[in-house]
Amino acid sequence: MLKPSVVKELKKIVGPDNLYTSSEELVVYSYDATQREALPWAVARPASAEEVSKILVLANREQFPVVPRGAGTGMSGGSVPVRGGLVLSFERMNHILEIDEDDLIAVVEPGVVTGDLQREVEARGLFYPPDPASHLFCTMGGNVAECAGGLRAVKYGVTKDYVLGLEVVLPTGELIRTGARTAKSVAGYDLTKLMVGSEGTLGIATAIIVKLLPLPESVRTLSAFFSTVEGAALAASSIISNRILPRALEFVDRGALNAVEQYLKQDLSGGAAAMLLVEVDGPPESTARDIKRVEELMTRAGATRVSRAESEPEREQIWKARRAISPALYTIKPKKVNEDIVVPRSKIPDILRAIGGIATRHDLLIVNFGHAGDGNIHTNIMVDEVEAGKAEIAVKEIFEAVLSLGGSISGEHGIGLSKAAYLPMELGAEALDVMKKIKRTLDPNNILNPGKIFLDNL
Ligand code: 2HG
Ligand code: ZN
Repeated sequence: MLKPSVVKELKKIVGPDNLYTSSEELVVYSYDATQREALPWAVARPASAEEVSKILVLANREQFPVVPRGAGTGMSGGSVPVRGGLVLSFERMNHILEIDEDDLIAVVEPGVVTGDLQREVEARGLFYPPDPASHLFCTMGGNVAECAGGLRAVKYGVTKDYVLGLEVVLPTGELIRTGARTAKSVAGYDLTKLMVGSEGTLGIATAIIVKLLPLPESVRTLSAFFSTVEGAALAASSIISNRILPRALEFVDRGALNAVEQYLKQDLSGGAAAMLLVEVDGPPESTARDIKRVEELMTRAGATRVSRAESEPEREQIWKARRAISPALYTIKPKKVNEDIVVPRSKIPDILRAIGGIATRHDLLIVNFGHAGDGNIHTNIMVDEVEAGKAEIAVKEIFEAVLSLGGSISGEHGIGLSKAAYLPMELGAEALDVMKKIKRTLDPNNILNPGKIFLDNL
Protein backbone atom coordinates (compact mmCIF):
# COMPACT_ATOMS: atom_id res chain seq x y z
CA MET A 1 0.00 0.00 0.00
CA LEU A 2 1.11 3.56 -0.65
CA LYS A 3 1.12 5.93 2.30
CA PRO A 4 -1.53 8.70 2.10
CA SER A 5 1.28 11.28 2.03
CA VAL A 6 2.78 9.52 -1.05
CA VAL A 7 -0.61 9.43 -2.79
CA LYS A 8 -0.88 13.15 -2.14
CA GLU A 9 2.56 13.81 -3.63
CA LEU A 10 1.77 11.66 -6.68
CA LYS A 11 -1.45 13.60 -7.24
CA LYS A 12 0.57 16.78 -7.11
CA ILE A 13 2.94 15.45 -9.79
CA VAL A 14 0.43 14.08 -12.35
CA GLY A 15 -2.73 15.95 -11.34
CA PRO A 16 -5.54 14.39 -9.25
CA ASP A 17 -7.41 13.11 -12.32
CA ASN A 18 -4.41 11.07 -13.41
CA LEU A 19 -3.89 9.04 -10.29
CA TYR A 20 -6.13 6.01 -9.87
CA THR A 21 -6.54 4.18 -6.60
CA SER A 22 -10.00 2.56 -6.69
CA SER A 23 -10.13 -1.20 -7.24
CA GLU A 24 -12.35 -0.83 -10.35
CA GLU A 25 -9.64 1.32 -11.92
CA LEU A 26 -6.71 -0.77 -10.71
CA VAL A 27 -8.03 -4.03 -12.15
CA VAL A 28 -7.77 -2.57 -15.66
CA TYR A 29 -3.99 -2.29 -15.21
CA SER A 30 -3.44 -5.64 -13.52
CA TYR A 31 -2.88 -8.08 -16.40
CA ASP A 32 -1.36 -8.62 -19.83
CA ALA A 33 -1.85 -11.16 -22.62
CA THR A 34 -0.43 -14.01 -20.52
CA GLN A 35 -3.54 -14.17 -18.28
CA ARG A 36 -1.29 -13.42 -15.29
CA GLU A 37 -2.73 -10.86 -12.88
CA ALA A 38 -1.59 -8.80 -9.92
CA LEU A 39 -3.22 -5.63 -8.62
CA PRO A 40 -1.08 -2.51 -8.41
CA TRP A 41 -1.46 -0.20 -5.41
CA ALA A 42 -2.08 2.77 -7.66
CA VAL A 43 -1.84 3.85 -11.31
CA ALA A 44 -0.33 7.15 -12.47
CA ARG A 45 -0.73 8.57 -15.96
CA PRO A 46 2.18 10.95 -16.47
CA ALA A 47 2.22 13.50 -19.30
CA SER A 48 5.94 14.25 -19.53
CA ALA A 49 9.46 12.96 -18.88
CA GLU A 50 9.70 15.46 -16.05
CA GLU A 51 6.71 13.89 -14.30
CA VAL A 52 8.14 10.39 -14.81
CA SER A 53 11.44 11.55 -13.32
CA LYS A 54 9.76 13.08 -10.25
CA ILE A 55 7.81 9.85 -9.68
CA LEU A 56 11.00 7.78 -9.74
CA VAL A 57 12.77 10.09 -7.33
CA LEU A 58 9.78 9.71 -5.00
CA ALA A 59 9.74 5.92 -5.47
CA ASN A 60 13.41 5.67 -4.45
CA ARG A 61 12.83 7.85 -1.40
CA GLU A 62 9.73 5.93 -0.34
CA GLN A 63 10.84 2.51 -1.64
CA PHE A 64 7.87 1.41 -3.74
CA PRO A 65 8.00 -0.57 -7.02
CA VAL A 66 7.27 1.19 -10.31
CA VAL A 67 6.00 -0.84 -13.27
CA PRO A 68 5.79 0.85 -16.68
CA ARG A 69 2.92 -0.25 -18.91
CA GLY A 70 1.95 0.31 -22.54
CA ALA A 71 -1.22 -1.35 -23.84
CA GLY A 72 -0.82 -4.57 -21.83
CA THR A 73 -0.49 -6.74 -24.94
CA GLY A 74 2.79 -8.28 -23.72
CA MET A 75 3.20 -12.05 -23.85
CA SER A 76 5.59 -12.70 -20.94
CA GLY A 77 4.12 -10.82 -17.98
CA GLY A 78 6.52 -7.87 -18.26
CA SER A 79 3.94 -5.25 -17.29
CA VAL A 80 2.18 -7.25 -14.56
CA PRO A 81 2.85 -5.62 -11.17
CA VAL A 82 3.74 -8.85 -9.34
CA ARG A 83 5.09 -6.96 -6.35
CA GLY A 84 2.36 -4.35 -6.35
CA GLY A 85 3.52 -0.74 -6.38
CA LEU A 86 2.72 1.97 -8.87
CA VAL A 87 1.87 1.24 -12.50
CA LEU A 88 2.91 4.03 -14.87
CA SER A 89 0.55 4.09 -17.82
CA PHE A 90 1.64 6.01 -20.89
CA GLU A 91 -1.75 6.52 -22.48
CA ARG A 92 -1.44 10.32 -22.23
CA MET A 93 2.06 10.38 -23.76
CA ASN A 94 0.71 9.29 -27.12
CA HIS A 95 1.98 11.93 -29.54
CA ILE A 96 3.92 11.53 -32.74
CA LEU A 97 6.30 14.42 -32.12
CA GLU A 98 7.92 14.56 -35.54
CA ILE A 99 8.12 12.86 -38.92
CA ASP A 100 11.20 14.12 -40.74
CA GLU A 101 10.83 13.30 -44.42
CA ASP A 102 14.35 14.46 -45.30
CA ASP A 103 16.29 12.60 -42.65
CA LEU A 104 13.86 9.64 -42.64
CA ILE A 105 13.20 9.57 -38.93
CA ALA A 106 10.22 9.83 -36.62
CA VAL A 107 10.20 10.86 -32.99
CA VAL A 108 7.38 9.47 -30.86
CA GLU A 109 6.21 9.33 -27.29
CA PRO A 110 5.96 5.84 -25.74
CA GLY A 111 2.15 5.69 -25.75
CA VAL A 112 1.86 5.98 -29.56
CA VAL A 113 0.11 2.91 -30.99
CA THR A 114 2.49 1.19 -33.44
CA GLY A 115 -0.20 0.87 -36.12
CA ASP A 116 -0.91 4.61 -35.90
CA LEU A 117 2.75 5.40 -36.55
CA GLN A 118 2.79 2.93 -39.47
CA ARG A 119 -0.30 4.58 -40.97
CA GLU A 120 0.97 8.14 -40.53
CA VAL A 121 4.33 7.45 -42.16
CA GLU A 122 2.78 5.37 -44.95
CA ALA A 123 0.55 8.36 -45.84
CA ARG A 124 3.83 10.19 -46.60
CA GLY A 125 5.31 7.34 -48.67
CA LEU A 126 7.47 6.13 -45.77
CA PHE A 127 7.68 2.84 -43.91
CA TYR A 128 8.17 1.73 -40.30
CA PRO A 129 8.75 -2.02 -40.77
CA PRO A 130 8.50 -3.62 -37.26
CA ASP A 131 5.06 -5.19 -37.27
CA PRO A 132 3.95 -7.07 -34.13
CA ALA A 133 0.75 -9.06 -34.67
CA SER A 134 -0.92 -6.72 -32.14
CA HIS A 135 0.05 -3.57 -34.08
CA LEU A 136 -3.45 -2.11 -33.83
CA PHE A 137 -3.22 -1.98 -30.02
CA CYS A 138 0.39 -2.28 -28.84
CA THR A 139 2.44 0.84 -28.17
CA MET A 140 5.90 1.97 -29.15
CA GLY A 141 7.12 2.13 -25.53
CA GLY A 142 6.16 -1.51 -25.03
CA ASN A 143 7.74 -2.44 -28.38
CA VAL A 144 10.99 -0.78 -27.28
CA ALA A 145 10.91 -2.39 -23.82
CA GLU A 146 10.43 -5.88 -25.30
CA CYS A 147 12.28 -5.37 -28.60
CA ALA A 148 9.12 -6.47 -30.41
CA GLY A 149 9.49 -8.43 -33.63
CA GLY A 150 6.53 -9.38 -35.77
CA LEU A 151 5.54 -10.47 -39.21
CA ARG A 152 8.11 -8.58 -41.27
CA ALA A 153 11.23 -9.39 -39.24
CA VAL A 154 12.47 -11.97 -41.75
CA LYS A 155 13.43 -9.21 -44.19
CA TYR A 156 13.43 -6.04 -42.11
CA GLY A 157 14.56 -7.03 -38.61
CA VAL A 158 13.06 -6.09 -35.26
CA THR A 159 12.51 -2.99 -33.13
CA LYS A 160 16.19 -2.64 -32.11
CA ASP A 161 17.15 -2.33 -35.78
CA TYR A 162 15.05 0.85 -36.07
CA VAL A 163 15.63 2.68 -32.78
CA LEU A 164 18.33 5.30 -33.34
CA GLY A 165 18.06 7.03 -30.01
CA LEU A 166 16.03 7.41 -26.84
CA GLU A 167 15.22 9.84 -24.12
CA VAL A 168 15.25 7.68 -20.99
CA VAL A 169 14.37 8.24 -17.36
CA LEU A 170 16.69 6.05 -15.31
CA PRO A 171 15.37 4.04 -12.34
CA THR A 172 16.78 6.68 -9.98
CA GLY A 173 15.05 9.52 -11.86
CA GLU A 174 17.84 11.09 -13.96
CA LEU A 175 17.01 11.90 -17.58
CA ILE A 176 19.53 10.79 -20.21
CA ARG A 177 19.67 10.80 -24.00
CA THR A 178 21.10 7.83 -25.87
CA GLY A 179 22.08 7.47 -29.53
CA ALA A 180 21.53 10.25 -32.05
CA ARG A 181 19.24 11.43 -34.85
CA THR A 182 21.78 10.23 -37.36
CA ALA A 183 22.12 7.06 -39.39
CA LYS A 184 25.40 6.32 -37.58
CA SER A 185 26.91 7.15 -34.23
CA VAL A 186 29.59 5.33 -32.26
CA ALA A 187 30.00 7.85 -29.48
CA GLY A 188 30.43 5.68 -26.41
CA TYR A 189 28.76 2.43 -25.42
CA ASP A 190 25.53 1.66 -27.22
CA LEU A 191 23.10 2.49 -24.43
CA THR A 192 20.22 2.52 -26.90
CA LYS A 193 20.67 -1.19 -27.59
CA LEU A 194 21.07 -1.87 -23.88
CA MET A 195 17.72 -0.23 -23.20
CA VAL A 196 15.82 -1.79 -26.12
CA GLY A 197 14.68 -5.21 -24.94
CA SER A 198 15.52 -4.54 -21.27
CA GLU A 199 11.86 -5.25 -20.49
CA GLY A 200 11.29 -2.06 -18.51
CA THR A 201 13.89 -2.99 -15.90
CA LEU A 202 16.69 -0.50 -16.71
CA GLY A 203 14.88 2.69 -17.70
CA ILE A 204 11.70 4.20 -19.09
CA ALA A 205 11.78 5.57 -22.64
CA THR A 206 9.93 8.88 -22.74
CA ALA A 207 10.83 9.70 -26.36
CA ILE A 208 11.89 7.32 -29.12
CA ILE A 209 13.73 8.24 -32.33
CA VAL A 210 13.15 5.65 -35.05
CA LYS A 211 14.56 5.20 -38.51
CA LEU A 212 12.13 5.06 -41.45
CA LEU A 213 12.49 3.58 -44.93
CA PRO A 214 10.88 4.50 -48.24
CA LEU A 215 7.57 2.65 -48.58
CA PRO A 216 8.01 -0.36 -50.90
CA GLU A 217 6.30 0.30 -54.23
CA SER A 218 4.39 -2.96 -54.39
CA VAL A 219 3.47 -5.99 -52.31
CA ARG A 220 2.37 -9.48 -53.42
CA THR A 221 0.98 -12.16 -51.15
CA LEU A 222 0.21 -15.85 -51.49
CA SER A 223 -0.94 -18.73 -49.35
CA ALA A 224 0.17 -22.34 -49.88
CA PHE A 225 -1.33 -25.45 -48.30
CA PHE A 226 0.39 -28.72 -47.47
CA SER A 227 -0.69 -32.20 -46.47
CA THR A 228 2.15 -32.53 -43.93
CA VAL A 229 3.85 -30.17 -41.50
CA GLU A 230 7.22 -31.44 -42.66
CA GLY A 231 6.31 -30.55 -46.26
CA ALA A 232 5.41 -26.99 -45.27
CA ALA A 233 8.58 -26.59 -43.20
CA LEU A 234 10.78 -27.79 -46.07
CA ALA A 235 8.92 -25.56 -48.54
CA ALA A 236 9.54 -22.55 -46.28
CA SER A 237 13.28 -23.14 -46.25
CA SER A 238 13.35 -23.68 -50.01
CA ILE A 239 12.26 -20.05 -50.53
CA ILE A 240 15.25 -18.61 -48.71
CA SER A 241 17.70 -21.17 -50.07
CA ASN A 242 16.59 -20.09 -53.55
CA ARG A 243 17.76 -16.57 -52.64
CA ILE A 244 14.34 -14.99 -52.29
CA LEU A 245 13.92 -12.92 -49.16
CA PRO A 246 10.19 -12.39 -48.61
CA ARG A 247 9.03 -9.71 -46.23
CA ALA A 248 6.84 -12.22 -44.46
CA LEU A 249 7.06 -16.00 -44.34
CA GLU A 250 4.57 -17.39 -41.85
CA PHE A 251 3.77 -20.97 -40.91
CA VAL A 252 0.44 -22.11 -39.46
CA ASP A 253 -0.25 -25.70 -38.38
CA ARG A 254 -3.57 -27.58 -38.34
CA GLY A 255 -4.26 -26.84 -34.66
CA ALA A 256 -3.89 -23.10 -35.21
CA LEU A 257 -5.97 -23.30 -38.41
CA ASN A 258 -8.75 -25.10 -36.51
CA ALA A 259 -8.80 -22.37 -33.88
CA VAL A 260 -8.84 -19.43 -36.27
CA GLU A 261 -11.35 -21.03 -38.66
CA GLN A 262 -13.70 -21.60 -35.75
CA TYR A 263 -13.11 -18.09 -34.40
CA LEU A 264 -13.70 -16.34 -37.75
CA LYS A 265 -16.31 -18.88 -38.89
CA GLN A 266 -14.48 -19.26 -42.15
CA ASP A 267 -12.82 -22.19 -43.94
CA LEU A 268 -9.37 -20.97 -44.90
CA SER A 269 -7.54 -24.19 -45.49
CA GLY A 270 -9.85 -26.91 -46.82
CA GLY A 271 -8.55 -29.25 -44.10
CA ALA A 272 -4.83 -28.92 -44.99
CA ALA A 273 -2.23 -29.99 -42.41
CA ALA A 274 -0.34 -26.72 -42.63
CA MET A 275 -0.34 -23.37 -44.39
CA LEU A 276 2.41 -20.97 -45.40
CA LEU A 277 1.80 -17.28 -45.99
CA VAL A 278 4.37 -15.55 -48.13
CA GLU A 279 4.60 -11.86 -48.94
CA VAL A 280 7.20 -10.14 -51.10
CA ASP A 281 7.72 -6.43 -51.60
CA GLY A 282 9.72 -4.10 -53.83
CA PRO A 283 9.40 -2.57 -57.32
CA PRO A 284 6.52 -4.12 -59.30
CA GLU A 285 8.80 -5.95 -61.76
CA SER A 286 10.67 -7.63 -58.91
CA THR A 287 7.57 -8.61 -56.88
CA ALA A 288 5.91 -10.02 -60.01
CA ARG A 289 9.00 -12.15 -60.67
CA ASP A 290 9.45 -13.20 -57.03
CA ILE A 291 5.85 -14.21 -56.40
CA LYS A 292 5.85 -16.33 -59.55
CA ARG A 293 9.05 -17.99 -58.43
CA VAL A 294 7.62 -18.62 -54.93
CA GLU A 295 4.50 -20.11 -56.51
CA GLU A 296 6.66 -22.52 -58.53
CA LEU A 297 8.73 -23.44 -55.48
CA MET A 298 5.61 -24.15 -53.42
CA THR A 299 4.19 -26.38 -56.14
CA ARG A 300 7.50 -28.16 -56.54
CA ALA A 301 7.63 -28.69 -52.75
CA GLY A 302 4.29 -30.51 -52.91
CA ALA A 303 1.75 -27.81 -52.05
CA THR A 304 -1.79 -29.13 -52.54
CA ARG A 305 -3.05 -25.62 -53.32
CA VAL A 306 -1.38 -22.25 -53.89
CA SER A 307 -3.43 -19.11 -54.14
CA ARG A 308 -2.42 -15.53 -54.70
CA ALA A 309 -4.22 -12.60 -53.08
CA GLU A 310 -5.59 -10.79 -56.11
CA SER A 311 -6.77 -7.62 -54.39
CA GLU A 312 -5.96 -5.49 -51.37
CA PRO A 313 -9.10 -6.62 -49.44
CA GLU A 314 -8.14 -10.23 -50.08
CA ARG A 315 -4.65 -9.56 -48.77
CA GLU A 316 -5.98 -7.81 -45.69
CA GLN A 317 -8.28 -10.75 -45.06
CA ILE A 318 -5.32 -13.15 -45.02
CA TRP A 319 -3.36 -11.05 -42.54
CA LYS A 320 -6.41 -10.43 -40.40
CA ALA A 321 -6.83 -14.19 -40.06
CA ARG A 322 -3.13 -14.66 -39.25
CA ARG A 323 -3.19 -11.92 -36.60
CA ALA A 324 -6.30 -13.48 -35.05
CA ILE A 325 -4.62 -16.82 -34.27
CA SER A 326 -3.38 -15.80 -30.86
CA PRO A 327 -6.80 -14.77 -29.42
CA ALA A 328 -8.49 -17.58 -31.37
CA LEU A 329 -6.50 -20.23 -29.52
CA TYR A 330 -8.56 -19.62 -26.39
CA THR A 331 -11.49 -21.26 -28.16
CA ILE A 332 -9.65 -24.63 -27.91
CA LYS A 333 -8.65 -24.70 -24.22
CA PRO A 334 -8.84 -22.27 -21.31
CA LYS A 335 -5.07 -21.97 -20.83
CA LYS A 336 -2.43 -21.13 -23.39
CA VAL A 337 1.18 -21.73 -22.36
CA ASN A 338 2.76 -19.46 -24.87
CA GLU A 339 6.38 -19.85 -26.01
CA ASP A 340 8.25 -18.01 -28.74
CA ILE A 341 11.25 -20.17 -29.35
CA VAL A 342 13.64 -19.36 -32.17
CA VAL A 343 16.03 -21.70 -33.98
CA PRO A 344 18.32 -21.21 -36.98
CA ARG A 345 15.75 -21.22 -39.76
CA SER A 346 17.19 -24.36 -41.38
CA LYS A 347 16.42 -26.22 -38.14
CA ILE A 348 12.65 -25.61 -38.23
CA PRO A 349 11.83 -29.15 -39.46
CA ASP A 350 13.97 -30.57 -36.61
CA ILE A 351 12.35 -28.49 -33.87
CA LEU A 352 8.82 -29.20 -35.14
CA ARG A 353 9.63 -32.91 -35.12
CA ALA A 354 11.01 -32.68 -31.58
CA ILE A 355 7.94 -30.76 -30.38
CA GLY A 356 5.66 -33.34 -32.02
CA GLY A 357 7.47 -36.07 -30.05
CA ILE A 358 7.14 -34.13 -26.78
CA ALA A 359 3.39 -33.58 -27.42
CA THR A 360 2.86 -37.30 -28.03
CA ARG A 361 4.92 -38.37 -25.03
CA HIS A 362 2.99 -36.14 -22.64
CA ASP A 363 -0.34 -36.49 -24.42
CA LEU A 364 -0.63 -32.71 -24.86
CA LEU A 365 -2.10 -30.54 -27.58
CA ILE A 366 0.72 -28.33 -28.83
CA VAL A 367 -0.07 -25.80 -31.55
CA ASN A 368 2.69 -24.24 -33.65
CA PHE A 369 2.55 -21.17 -35.83
CA GLY A 370 4.54 -18.06 -36.53
CA HIS A 371 7.49 -16.51 -38.18
CA ALA A 372 9.05 -19.45 -40.01
CA GLY A 373 11.14 -17.09 -42.12
CA ASP A 374 13.22 -16.04 -39.13
CA GLY A 375 13.03 -19.35 -37.26
CA ASN A 376 10.68 -17.95 -34.59
CA ILE A 377 7.86 -20.38 -33.86
CA HIS A 378 5.01 -19.72 -31.45
CA THR A 379 4.66 -22.99 -29.64
CA ASN A 380 1.46 -22.93 -27.61
CA ILE A 381 0.72 -25.76 -25.21
CA MET A 382 -3.06 -25.72 -24.88
CA VAL A 383 -4.20 -27.05 -21.52
CA ASP A 384 -6.87 -27.06 -18.86
CA GLU A 385 -6.16 -26.80 -15.13
CA VAL A 386 -5.53 -30.56 -14.82
CA GLU A 387 -2.95 -30.62 -17.63
CA ALA A 388 -1.01 -27.55 -16.44
CA GLY A 389 1.63 -29.60 -14.56
CA LYS A 390 2.43 -31.71 -17.64
CA ALA A 391 2.85 -28.50 -19.66
CA GLU A 392 5.62 -27.30 -17.36
CA ILE A 393 7.64 -30.46 -17.97
CA ALA A 394 7.03 -30.16 -21.70
CA VAL A 395 8.25 -26.52 -21.73
CA LYS A 396 11.58 -27.53 -20.20
CA GLU A 397 12.00 -30.32 -22.76
CA ILE A 398 11.14 -27.94 -25.61
CA PHE A 399 13.73 -25.42 -24.39
CA GLU A 400 16.35 -28.17 -24.14
CA ALA A 401 15.63 -29.17 -27.73
CA VAL A 402 15.79 -25.52 -28.87
CA LEU A 403 19.13 -24.90 -27.18
CA SER A 404 20.60 -28.12 -28.54
CA LEU A 405 19.75 -26.85 -32.05
CA GLY A 406 21.55 -23.56 -31.42
CA GLY A 407 18.39 -21.55 -30.77
CA SER A 408 17.09 -19.21 -28.09
CA ILE A 409 14.17 -19.53 -25.65
CA SER A 410 12.65 -16.19 -26.68
CA GLY A 411 12.63 -14.63 -30.12
CA GLU A 412 10.40 -11.65 -29.48
CA HIS A 413 8.13 -11.86 -26.41
CA GLY A 414 10.80 -11.49 -23.74
CA ILE A 415 11.58 -13.34 -20.52
CA GLY A 416 9.36 -11.40 -18.10
CA LEU A 417 7.79 -13.68 -15.54
CA SER A 418 7.00 -16.63 -17.71
CA LYS A 419 10.53 -17.65 -18.73
CA ALA A 420 12.53 -16.31 -15.78
CA ALA A 421 13.16 -19.78 -14.36
CA TYR A 422 14.62 -20.98 -17.67
CA LEU A 423 16.92 -18.07 -18.51
CA PRO A 424 19.98 -19.62 -16.79
CA MET A 425 19.63 -22.63 -19.15
CA GLU A 426 20.49 -20.33 -22.04
CA LEU A 427 22.79 -17.70 -20.58
CA GLY A 428 24.97 -19.42 -18.01
CA ALA A 429 26.06 -17.94 -14.67
CA GLU A 430 28.69 -15.49 -15.91
CA ALA A 431 26.50 -13.70 -18.46
CA LEU A 432 23.64 -13.55 -15.96
CA ASP A 433 25.99 -12.04 -13.43
CA VAL A 434 26.98 -9.25 -15.84
CA MET A 435 23.29 -8.48 -16.37
CA LYS A 436 22.62 -8.42 -12.63
CA LYS A 437 25.57 -6.02 -12.12
CA ILE A 438 24.12 -3.66 -14.74
CA LYS A 439 20.72 -3.77 -13.05
CA ARG A 440 22.22 -3.14 -9.59
CA THR A 441 24.26 -0.21 -10.87
CA LEU A 442 21.35 1.50 -12.59
CA ASP A 443 18.68 0.57 -10.05
CA PRO A 444 20.36 0.17 -6.64
CA ASN A 445 17.02 0.07 -4.80
CA ASN A 446 15.44 -2.41 -7.26
CA ILE A 447 12.54 -0.05 -7.91
CA LEU A 448 11.89 -0.49 -11.62
CA ASN A 449 9.86 -3.52 -12.64
CA PRO A 450 11.12 -5.79 -9.84
CA GLY A 451 10.54 -9.52 -10.00
CA LYS A 452 11.05 -9.70 -13.78
CA ILE A 453 13.55 -11.51 -16.00
CA PHE A 454 16.06 -12.85 -13.46
CA LEU A 455 15.82 -10.21 -10.82
CA ASP A 456 14.33 -12.09 -7.93
CA ASN A 457 17.61 -12.80 -6.19
CA LEU A 458 19.55 -9.69 -6.93
C1 2HG B 1 1.94 -13.48 -33.07
O1 2HG B 1 2.91 -13.56 -33.85
C2 2HG B 1 2.21 -13.04 -31.66
O2 2HG B 1 0.78 -13.67 -33.43
C3 2HG B 1 1.48 -13.92 -30.63
O3 2HG B 1 3.56 -12.93 -31.40
C4 2HG B 1 1.92 -15.32 -30.59
O4 2HG B 1 0.09 -16.05 -29.20
C5 2HG B 1 1.19 -16.30 -29.67
O5 2HG B 1 1.77 -17.37 -29.42
ZN1 ZN C 1 4.84 -13.30 -33.15
